[in-house]
Amino acid sequence: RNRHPKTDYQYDSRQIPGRPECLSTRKELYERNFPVYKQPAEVGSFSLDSKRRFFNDSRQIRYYAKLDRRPNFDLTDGYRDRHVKRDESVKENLNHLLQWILANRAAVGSSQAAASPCPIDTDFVTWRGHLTKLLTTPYENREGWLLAVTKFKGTLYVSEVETEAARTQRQTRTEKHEEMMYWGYKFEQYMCADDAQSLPNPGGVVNTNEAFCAVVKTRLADHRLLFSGEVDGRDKDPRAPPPPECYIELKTSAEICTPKQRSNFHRFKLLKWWAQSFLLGVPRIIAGFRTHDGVVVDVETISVSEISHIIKAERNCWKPTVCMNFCCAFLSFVKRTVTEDDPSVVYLFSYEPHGDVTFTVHRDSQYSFLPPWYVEELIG
Ligand code: 0WD
Ligand code: CA
Repeated sequence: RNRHPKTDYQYDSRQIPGRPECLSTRKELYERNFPVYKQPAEVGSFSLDSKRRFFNDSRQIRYYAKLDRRPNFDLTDGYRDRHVKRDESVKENLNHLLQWILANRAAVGSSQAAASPCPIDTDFVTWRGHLTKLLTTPYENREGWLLAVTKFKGTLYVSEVETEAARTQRQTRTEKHEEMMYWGYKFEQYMCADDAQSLPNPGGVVNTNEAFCAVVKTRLADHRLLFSGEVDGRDKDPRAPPPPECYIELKTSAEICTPKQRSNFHRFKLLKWWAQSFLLGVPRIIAGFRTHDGVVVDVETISVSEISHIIKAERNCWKPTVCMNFCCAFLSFVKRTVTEDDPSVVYLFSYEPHGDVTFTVHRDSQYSFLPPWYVEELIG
């Protein structure tokens, strides 16, 4: 058998006869009762400004007000001349979330603070987007993923690594695809204002460095989770319920004109939309339906809790319980597997469509992602 060429190689789950060290992604295995998922509680939030600088406050939150249901928003407007695009080649890993944790030790720390064997009072720290990928894995037959996991002082940190395929796709996007990625951000600008008193300003610059992120704590079965997700806006009514219930998610999608298009929308798009919003406890999605050339002609509010009913009419459709049970099984698999508590060790979990989840172990490698400023602060 060929030895892995990498020097940091220690153990490869794919090389064990009978492969006991992998996790099946077959949906039939996860069709059981819905696991306990606690209503996420917001423990804080942070902002990234136009230069992607971190602020430990909500300065970038935006306000949503119901507008015209039949608008004529031109999403192509400003793509060339009023658009600042985030540099996607910069890999941020968990850094902004770790920065938030250090600035809010009181909100996340256990009672004994730095001296404790587990100073961060949770089992997992990650981005909401990474959990979304886990939820949709049993139904994903196009894109694989790589998730790096490091155990440090009892907490498991989960950070995505870009796959070879994803990097190639990012570097070879067509101009049309680049423009269509802008459309989602432009829709946000048409729908949200910078403060509760003012109206949206579609004449401004769209800067994709800017973000408002909520940090929540919750529990999936016996897994305590601390994660953060980008939030598009909040209900501008000051009497709205507290976060995350006042939050909204904005989406755009192609107009639905045929039964086939409706079925595809339910089977593929609503899966991703549901998973993303459900995780953070965001109750409403505001969907803008656009023509093929980027004009929003219809805006609909979709209640996240109703999605599971909407899709039941679809035969052979995805099931929320499969998503949640798979995610739960993956987190249990990670807990069983990632035993070495060391900030420089990475267990790299890998999924390729139609395959199982497997892992490899790497010491002091290119995959290490906990920055020294975080590690040193926690070692104290
Ligand atoms: O470095 C990475 N591999 C990633 C970093 C991957 C995913 C996210 N992030 C970071 C970014 O700092 C971003 O501010 O997380 C933040 C967003 O986190 P999330 O909420 O966990 O991500 P996700 O749920 O995948 O996406 C939420 C929104 C997207 O909205 P739509 O409606 O398109 O799903 O965040 C934006 C996008 O607007 N977004 C990103 N922003 C920055 N970097 C990224 C990204 N890689 N991916 C999506
Ligand atoms: Ca969005």
